[in-house]
Amino acid sequence: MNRIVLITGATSGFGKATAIKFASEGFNCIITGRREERLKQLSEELSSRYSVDILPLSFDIRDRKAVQTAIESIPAQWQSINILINNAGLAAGRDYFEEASLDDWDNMIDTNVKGLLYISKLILPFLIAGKNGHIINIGSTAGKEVYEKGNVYCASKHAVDAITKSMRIDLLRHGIKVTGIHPGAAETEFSMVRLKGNEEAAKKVYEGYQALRAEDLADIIYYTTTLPAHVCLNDIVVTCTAQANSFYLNRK
Ligand code: NDP
Ligand code: 8X3
Repeated sequence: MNRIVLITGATSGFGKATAIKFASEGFNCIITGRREERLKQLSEELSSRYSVDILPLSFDIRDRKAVQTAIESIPAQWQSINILINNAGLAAGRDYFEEASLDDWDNMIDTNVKGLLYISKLILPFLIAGKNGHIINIGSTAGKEVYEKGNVYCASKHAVDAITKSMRIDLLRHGIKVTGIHPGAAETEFSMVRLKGNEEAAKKVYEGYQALRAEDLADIIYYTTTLPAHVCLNDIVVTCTAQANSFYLNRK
């Protein structure tokens, strides 16, 4: 029987590339996001290209009731989930603390922190029952260092880092692996979302250097799941070669 992975935020960027990677390796994939049409298209593409089963679940991860309804709708044959990849997330705005919008702050905390908690709590019984579960939380270098105008995005990713560490401790008795992956700058739709659709400004973020690609993350995420049962990669910080950390970027 094929193994099962659930990937949140699979309509673009890391999540989409990760779904493609796992499907290409023979996993059945549960893919989530709000954009239903994109989920449908990806499902059709993956199931026909790789002969795997795909279950698309469209919901807003900030909406606790919607998350619960979606997870409760997972058919019995899909419940033996082996891997949960908590990837859905965003930065909204890049503003000085006193100028930032409360709506943006709510959005980031509700998505990056509360959404991750809602889905983890609901999927855990399946992972515990399977006895070999693995949770991968996508943090950020912003969860390791705080930078100017990063305020609540950085705080939300520091929270992801703390939640990851606490999961690893509390889930130890269930034999569940917990891996935190913290990428630096990667060229996805991330900056378009953060900068509210300002294409020119979003492009500038990646000018003058080769940023990480979504496929790089997909390969790293997949690698963490291929290790022997007794080995767990706990914490990975990954940047492109041109980036040292949140502060040093070698632009040409
Ligand atoms: P993208 O914008 O390309 O993808 C974000 C994904 O998250 C989309 O599939 C989106 O789906 C989903 N998502 C966002 N909000 C919600 C919501 N309310 N409900 C359900 N799904 C949601 O960005 P990335 O792939 O770059 O980002 C993925 C993760 O990686 C995020 O957690 C981000 O913080 C993190 N990250 C990104 C970095 C980068 O430089 N790109 C670096 C470090 C970390 P939809 O809109 O369809 O709902
Ligand atoms: C995304 C990377 O540097 O924009 O998490 O915070 S950064």
